[in-house]
Amino acid sequence: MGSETLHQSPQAGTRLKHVNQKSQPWRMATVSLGLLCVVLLITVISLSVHYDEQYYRLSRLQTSYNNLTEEKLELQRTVSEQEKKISELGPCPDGWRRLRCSCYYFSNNSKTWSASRQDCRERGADLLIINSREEQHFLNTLGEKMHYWIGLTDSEKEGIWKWVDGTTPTTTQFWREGEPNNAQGGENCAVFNSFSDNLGIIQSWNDQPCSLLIHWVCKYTPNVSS
Ligand SMILES: [Ca+2]
Ligand SMILES: [Ca+2]
Repeated sequence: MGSETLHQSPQAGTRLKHVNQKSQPWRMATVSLGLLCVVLLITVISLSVHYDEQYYRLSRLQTSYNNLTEEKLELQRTVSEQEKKISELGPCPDGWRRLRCSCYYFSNNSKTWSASRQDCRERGADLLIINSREEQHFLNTLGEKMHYWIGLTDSEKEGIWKWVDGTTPTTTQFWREGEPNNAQGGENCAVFNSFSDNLGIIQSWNDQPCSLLIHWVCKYTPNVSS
């Protein structure tokens, strides 16, 4: 066998060439098949990655949708409860305005801060306490371009502002720029200027001397059994 391989006759060489020529298409087919497998593999991997991404995105969308639905239901429940409360409250007294569960009275005359507060108490209310931006906006648009006393004072201790219920204003504060300035050392009671919203500015509070005669706003929130 060994000598046959070493000393091949010319005819044997031709046979070998034929064999090589015959096997070439097979090689090409094998290589092509291999390449095709690689391409298929890459395609399958890409598709599966893409599918995973899409699936993940879809899951997140589904979660967001579920959360939104839950929030919407919660909001509807809150609105229904508010509407129920308001219907139980009945209308505000004549001459009073309503925002949500509270009633507001804008005075027709002017008094000192203390006399204004006394007037509110006699009406079963107290001087206005402002709890939200929405409320400040409501007040600014209802007032007639005037100053109104609110239930906020630093009479007890200079610079320490307190509402008439003893609480301190937290994040909800709408002082005008540069206020409160305790001008001439004697400004201990707060007003809001109802015209500020017309200029697109909600910051409308100012400290004034408590003895000034100014209009005022009373507010009360009836208690409703929940
Ligand atoms: Ca002051
Ligand atoms: Ca001032």
